[in-house]
Amino acid sequence: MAFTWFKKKKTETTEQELKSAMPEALVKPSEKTVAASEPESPENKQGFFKRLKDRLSTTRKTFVSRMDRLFFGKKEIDDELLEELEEILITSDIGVRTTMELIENVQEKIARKLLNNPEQLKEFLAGEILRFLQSPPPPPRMADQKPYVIMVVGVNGVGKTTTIGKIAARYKKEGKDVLLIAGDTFRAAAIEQLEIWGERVGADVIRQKPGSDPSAVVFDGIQAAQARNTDVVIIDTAGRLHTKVNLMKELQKVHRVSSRKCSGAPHEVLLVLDATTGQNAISQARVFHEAINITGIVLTKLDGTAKGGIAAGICNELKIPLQYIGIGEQIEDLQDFDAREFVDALFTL
Ligand SMILES: Nc1nc2c(ncn2[C@@H]2O[C@H](COP(=O)(O)OP(=O)(O)O)[C@@H](O)[C@H]2O)c(=O)[nH]1
Ligand SMILES: [Mg+2]
Repeated sequence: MAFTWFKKKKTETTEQELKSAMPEALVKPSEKTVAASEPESPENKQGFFKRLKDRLSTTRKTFVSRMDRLFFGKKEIDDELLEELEEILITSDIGVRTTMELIENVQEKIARKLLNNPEQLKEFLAGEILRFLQSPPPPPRMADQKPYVIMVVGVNGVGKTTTIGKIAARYKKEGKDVLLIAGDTFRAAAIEQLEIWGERVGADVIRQKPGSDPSAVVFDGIQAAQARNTDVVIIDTAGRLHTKVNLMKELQKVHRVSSRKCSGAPHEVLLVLDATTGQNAISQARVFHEAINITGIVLTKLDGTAKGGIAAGICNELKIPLQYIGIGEQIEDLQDFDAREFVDALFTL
C-alpha cells in the first residue's frame, strides 16, 4: 500500500478530519483477522496490511486520533497547541528525547515560515515519524550459511519463546529444516514451552534437564544441526537469572560457544522487547546491546497497547534495526517491520 497520506488534497483531508473527530463508537469496526496459514504473497499483502492496521488501532486512537481532535477546526499553530501536541507525543511513548527532537524541528520550521497551519503540521509529523522509523535496515541474510544460527535474547515475559515459534514457522513454510535449542534452562516451564512450539511447527528441540549449563546445550544443539545438515537453528535463552550481571555473562558465553562451534554464528542476535513496557524497553535494549552485539530488534505486543509510538523512539534512539513486529499471540502474528506500512497503518483511517 502506498503512502498516500502526504498527497491528500484539501477536501480529502477535511473529510478525514471529520471522520477522526467522530466518537469512537461511530468508527467502523476493525477488519477481521486473516487465516493462520496464509502465505505472504503479493495478493495477501493487503490482508497483512489490514491486520497490521487492525492491531495498531489502540495506538492509532490514542495518538493520531487525539492529534486529529486537537488540530480539528484550528487555523493556526500557537503555543498552546504545541504544548498539547507535546503531551500527546509523550503519552504515546515516543520517548522524551524523540519528542523534544520533534518539537524542536517543528519550532524551527514554524520560525522559517515553512509550517503555517495544523494541517501542514500533521503532514510534517507523519514525515518525521517515518524518517525516525527508517532506521538502518537489518543486515542481509547469509543464505549460504548452514546452519544459519539465530540467538534470541530479552528479559522474561517479553515474548522470546513465542517469537521463536513464529520465526520457526516462517522458515518451515519456506521449506527449511529448523532446530530449536532450549537455552533457557533456568526454568523447567521454559523448556516445555519451547517443546510445545517445536511440536506445533514441526521442529526438533535440543534440550537438557533444567539447571544445566546453557552453553553446553547450545554446543550440543549446533553439533546436532551440523550432523543433520539443518538449515536454521534458533536458540532460546534465559531472561532472568539471580543477577543481571550473571545473565549478561551467560549470554556472552552462549554467544562465544556458538561462534566457536560454527564460524560466523550467531548470524543474527535478536533482542525481543515488549511494546507495553514503553520507555523501559529502551533501557533494556541499552543493557543488552552493551553486553552482546544485537543485530535486530523484535517489538512484540503492539496489539492492544496504546504505546506503539515506542517504535519511533526505539528506532531513533537506538539505531539498531527494527526487524520484526509481534501483533498477537498466534503463529501468523509476526511481520517484517516496514516503516512505511507502519506509518500508513497509524495515520490512515
Ligand atoms: N498480545 C501479544 N502477546 C504476545 C505477543 N508475543 C508474545 N506474547 C505473549 O506474551 C507472553 C510471554 O511470552 P513468552 O514467549 O513466554 O515470553 P518469554 O518469557 O520472553 O519467552 C505469552 O503469553 C505470549 O503469548 C504479541 O505479539 N502479542
Ligand atoms: Mg521463554
